[in-house]
Amino acid sequence: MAVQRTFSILKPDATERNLTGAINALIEKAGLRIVAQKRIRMTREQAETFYAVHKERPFFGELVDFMISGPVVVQVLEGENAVLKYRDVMGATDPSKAADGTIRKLHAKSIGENSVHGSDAPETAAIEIAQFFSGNEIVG
Ligand code: DAT
Ligand code: MG
Repeated sequence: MAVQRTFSILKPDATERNLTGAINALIEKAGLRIVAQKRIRMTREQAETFYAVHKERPFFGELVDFMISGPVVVQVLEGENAVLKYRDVMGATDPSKAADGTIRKLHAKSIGENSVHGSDAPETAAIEIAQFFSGNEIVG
């Protein structure tokens, strides 16, 4: 498996509780390298575009409102098998189903306010990275 990149967001429930460092420690301990990172406030349009795949789901409005409710930290993570590795580090979407030691088990508040986003495939990772970072902001 080659070195891959994946896209990560530390969501508003995580920044609000000052968990950026705690979550980054779990990311780095798993062998993933943070090769780009910035703290931003998403616009409603950015959040709607980012989660467009979920626009027909009943929770879409709530999800967008949550993502713009406070600052987020957007990141590019790099490493062997980074996409699946980060999904493992994150844990299941619903924190009550997440494995011990995962970010969501340790920190998520609920299925909606679940602390982190990670891309689900290399193809979506590339699209998501390009939505938030230009090439010269990523330093591998
Ligand atoms: P993941 O973030 O694990 O990739 P997803 O892509 O299925 O999960 O959903 C995107 C986000 O939408 C998820 O992180 C939180 C929210 N969400 C998903 N299912 C939900 C539900 N049943 N109720 C409320 N929010 C939900
Ligand atoms: Mg997803």
